Amino acid sequence: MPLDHEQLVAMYRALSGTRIAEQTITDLNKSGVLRGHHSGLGHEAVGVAVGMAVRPDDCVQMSHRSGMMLSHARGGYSLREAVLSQFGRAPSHYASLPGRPRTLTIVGLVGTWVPMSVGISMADRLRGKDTVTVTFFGDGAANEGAVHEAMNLAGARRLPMVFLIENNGMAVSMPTSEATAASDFAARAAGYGMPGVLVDGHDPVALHEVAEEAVARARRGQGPTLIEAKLIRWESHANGIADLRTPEEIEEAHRRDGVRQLRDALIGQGILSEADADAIDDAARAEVDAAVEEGRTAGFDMTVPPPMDAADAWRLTYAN
Ligand SMILES: Cc1ncc(C[n+]2csc(CCOP(=O)(O)OP(=O)(O)O)c2C)c(N)n1
Repeated sequence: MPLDHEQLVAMYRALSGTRIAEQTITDLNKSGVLRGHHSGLGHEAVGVAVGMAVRPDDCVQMSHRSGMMLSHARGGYSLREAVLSQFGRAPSHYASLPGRPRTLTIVGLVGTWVPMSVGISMADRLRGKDTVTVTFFGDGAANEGAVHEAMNLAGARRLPMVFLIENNGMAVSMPTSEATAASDFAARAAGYGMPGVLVDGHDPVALHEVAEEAVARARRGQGPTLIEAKLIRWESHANGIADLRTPEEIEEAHRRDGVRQLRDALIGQGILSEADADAIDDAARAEVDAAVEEGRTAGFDMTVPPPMDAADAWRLTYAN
């Protein structure tokens, strides 16, 4: 269903907030205040669009790239919490806690979370739930054996799942074109017995439409969908890692910026005035700036919040 005006404004608010938080966190890493970030700049549209297409009780497995925007769009993280988690002053696993949308946080080994998501989906089915499991991963992960096996099993069992490939064309410094001879990952879906959809990963409205249909299809009992969102990340793989791409590629990413495009479209259609859009941006900026101040005053701390005990670690990992 097309998004109504209120939903489009909510989408812009989530996009603007994640962009401002991502840009701020990226800059703090570049200047050495923070130490370690896989910048999600350029990926905002995917996390926000999919975050808006799922229910709080659907399980979403985030990747190292899109976690923050996903959780924020689902009401899992405030911008303040997103920023403070980078200072070690708020849990990075908020989304898994009671009362927050059901989310699995980052797993260190790329791609290993995809079979885990299949297991979650099978467990939900056994429990008689009508939930959908969405799992995010990159083009690099998509070439791993365990990921193929996971998608094959999901197809065979017609599991209520969405496999979301954020194809940013690079796995650290390995271009997709050198890792696979196939031009589109979406085409692989036929081999797993599920539909494959290729979508512009910078376009939040197109992404939302595709994600909403895939989630609805899964919930109707028609099985999984593979979505490939093609996009360009703005930054290098992570701070401190050289970027081997050309300036032209980065310029193209900025030209295709989905956040700015939605802002322009909403103003062009009279849904927001320039002042309304500025007010949304200003509110996000104020929340992010205040959180940075709070984080800087408290200082970077790896020991806060208190480490989880083994029972919590087990529950949050396996009981989700
Ligand atoms: C099994 C495994 N191999 C290698 C790494 C190191 N590593 C971390 S992120 C990454 C790239 C993943 O690329 P992709 O799946 O395309 O996601 P992107 O980072 O582009 O979003 C690699 C190789 C890892 N964490 N786990």
